[in-house]
Amino acid sequence: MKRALITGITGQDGSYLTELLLGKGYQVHGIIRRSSTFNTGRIEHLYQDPHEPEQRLVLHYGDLTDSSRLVTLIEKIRPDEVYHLAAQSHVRVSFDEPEYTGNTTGVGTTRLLEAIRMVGVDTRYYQASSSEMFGATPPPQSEDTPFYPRSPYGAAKVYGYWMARNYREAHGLFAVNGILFNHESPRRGETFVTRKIARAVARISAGIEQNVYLGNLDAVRDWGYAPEYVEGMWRMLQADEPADYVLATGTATTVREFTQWCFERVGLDWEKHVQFDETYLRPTEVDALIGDASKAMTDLGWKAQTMPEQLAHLMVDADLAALDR
Ligand code: NAP
Ligand code: G4F
Repeated sequence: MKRALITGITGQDGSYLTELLLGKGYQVHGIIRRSSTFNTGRIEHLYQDPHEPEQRLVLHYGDLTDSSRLVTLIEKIRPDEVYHLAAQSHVRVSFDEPEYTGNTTGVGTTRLLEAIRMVGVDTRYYQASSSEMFGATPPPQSEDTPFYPRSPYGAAKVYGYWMARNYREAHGLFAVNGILFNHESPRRGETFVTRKIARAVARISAGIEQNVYLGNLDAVRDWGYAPEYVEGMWRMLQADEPADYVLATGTATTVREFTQWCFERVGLDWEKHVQFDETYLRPTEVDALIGDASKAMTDLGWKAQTMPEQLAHLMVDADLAALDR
């Protein structure tokens, strides 16, 4: 049985990846943070009692700021594959907490890579790199596009990207960077714009709220569906040679268009319910991200299936259904 270790298992991608790997027969180990309230909601349906004889989902406390714990866990689990997904992943928040973001999203990556090197375990490593690294470089963006990060988060991810490449080139680690464009789902954190809109639309249509407050409606993003992207992560680690890959739909959608699609789904006029709030603007914005994922198609046979309008509809439908529960 293959063993995988997932950092960030409680996040959107971690939860879908856990489902995928359990379905493929892996034993999955996940690192969770100690918190005063439960933070395992997204993987609750997968939870297995530790007293079960053949437990295939095992959770361990740990934190990206705690290097000795990472060494202990790598030594204990000896994973065949490591998916490093944990991060302070919110771009707007990274302007408020640049040092913490650098410590976790950036240096946290080095702590994990160094734990793997020190223990000397033979493993394959996935680095959750981001289209946010392209920042101000105009689209379309591919694996060869230069980085120009526009946020502390983007800068921390560029550092993590180069550390993963360095461990590949300097230490021979099978390390890959998945440069993923925005991917969303009903499990997306409530403060990212797609989920914020979908959730608000459901609540407005149910009469619970009247308005939603948003920032920049002109930003262009390439929004795909998260379950398809975690499958791409897995494919990257099954390749013969380690390499870096963009995953994207190749489509361009403004925040305004996404908003309109969500409101149309429930028969409402978006302009009557959306208000501007400058709190949600960023000191520097990433104007347009549109990915070219042709390398992933050629080498891995990966292609995005769900397009942004369909994604908007499925997210609104899920938030409507959640209100009925
Ligand atoms: P997410 O939902 O925000 O999940 C982040 C995960 O990291 C959570 O499990 C969180 O734990 C954990 N975490 C945060 N700080 C930690 C720390 N100090 N120690 C240990 N764990 C910590 O993110 P996601 O959308 O699933 O994205 C997964 C990864 O891909 C992230 O690295 C993100 O930056 C990157 N990425 C995402 C996208 C996207 O569009 N979703 C695109 C490109 C790259 P808690 O649950 O306790 O908070
Ligand atoms: O949903 P967002 O916060 O995602 P953003 O900044 O693109 O970052 C996400 O995708 C990255 C990949 O490119 C990941 F690496 C990162 O971890 C994260 O998952 O914002 C999308 C756009 C931005 O241009 C923002 O300015 O929506 C705009 N926006 C407008 N109003 C808003 C809002 N964003 C948020 N979060 N909240 C608003 O009210």
